[in-house]
Amino acid sequence: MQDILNRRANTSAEAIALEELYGAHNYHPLPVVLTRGEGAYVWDVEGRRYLDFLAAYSAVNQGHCHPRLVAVMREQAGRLTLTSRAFHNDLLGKYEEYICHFFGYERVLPMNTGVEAGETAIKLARKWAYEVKGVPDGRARVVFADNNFWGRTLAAVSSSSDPETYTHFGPFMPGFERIPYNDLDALEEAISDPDTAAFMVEPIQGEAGVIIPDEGYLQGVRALCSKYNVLFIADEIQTGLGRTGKMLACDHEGVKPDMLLLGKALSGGMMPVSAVLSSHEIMNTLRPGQHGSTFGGNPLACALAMEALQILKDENLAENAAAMGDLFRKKLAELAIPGLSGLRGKGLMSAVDVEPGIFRMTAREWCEKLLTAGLLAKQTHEFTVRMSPPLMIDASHVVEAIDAIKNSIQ
Ligand code: IF1
Repeated sequence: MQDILNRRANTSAEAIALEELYGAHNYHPLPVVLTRGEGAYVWDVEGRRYLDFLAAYSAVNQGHCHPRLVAVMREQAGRLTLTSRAFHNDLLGKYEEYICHFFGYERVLPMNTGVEAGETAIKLARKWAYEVKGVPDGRARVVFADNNFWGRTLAAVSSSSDPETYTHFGPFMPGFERIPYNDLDALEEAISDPDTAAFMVEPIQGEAGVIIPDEGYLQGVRALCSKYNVLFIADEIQTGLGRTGKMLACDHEGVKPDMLLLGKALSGGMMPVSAVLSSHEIMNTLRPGQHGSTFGGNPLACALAMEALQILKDENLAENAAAMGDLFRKKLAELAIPGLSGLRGKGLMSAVDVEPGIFRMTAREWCEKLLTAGLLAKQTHEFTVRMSPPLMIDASHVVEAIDAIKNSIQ
């Protein structure tokens, strides 16, 4: 333990300077260096405490270093962490049964990062299109929504409408198409093409700025996908696992996607764990050797994912997210801060826009002021700030956040 401590940066300045010098500059973090977390709080290397209203982009829904997850991590890490899928392990089947029953699906394919779950779903959709739907080989189309975000791989950037995301990363994946989000007419027109394999969509768009579709959109997507025999792939990597006030965002409209993508909080932030849940019909198109990963389904991930899901249930975190999200947005609206507009959200997935000209700061500058006031939040694009704390916060955390927001604009 002493060895690890000796390898840490002693000051924020040292840590930031080293990243600046040796790291790729693919991020521009807020200037805070964190060293410890517990529940809704994190601490920087100088000992200052912050209320975490990002929660690692919704990966720590259960709260930082949840004691039950730490205990599982410790126990399983000292017993067996990785076997590869060349052999069986004694937790994989138990986990597969657990998560299938938990979400009401027949089969699961375990991966690691969220973007791998997306890649896996698209491979499955193409295979299903050729072998079940009967699309001629090489012609399968997958449809996405404008402003989608599902990661950084070449396939993911190929589906992006954001020039920042795709510029100079081509040539791009063929067979991808985009339509406007929240537009069922556009969806019908796009997927009525008989070569269509799937429509992949976030029930609420995260990176786009917490864009909530009209009520009935998800039911419409479900109905159209069924009508045209097209797979409905729901990317719930950010919206799932209690974040929006239900276990899944699709639960708000009572719809069941053909493929469900989970990641982030599936491990409560302990390590990358993702999953694609689906049916026999779709999963059975994959045969040995056609897909996988070294780490997917490892026993440490399986143990953590079962515990992470059980915590969501035991602690009623979806219900709490619904109540605390409503309270947070009510109190934030009551502040009536000039230049803040478009306050929106569901459960504990919220965003607000700064109006250039009226608000005296950019979104980034406001996040820096929030940081000084003891609240961690992160802008998305130029004018939006997202707020997504761990789901275990109580009313006192909400009051603390509102006070910090008040201080940040004084
Ligand atoms: C980064 C945002 C969040 C996702 C959805 C798949 C993935 C993500 C809906 C891929 C990932 C991330 C990645 C992170 C920032 C982040 C993010 F700002 F881009 F929008 F969460 F809010 N589907 N989201 O949101 O999952 O492979 O990363 O595990 O720094 O790129 P991953």
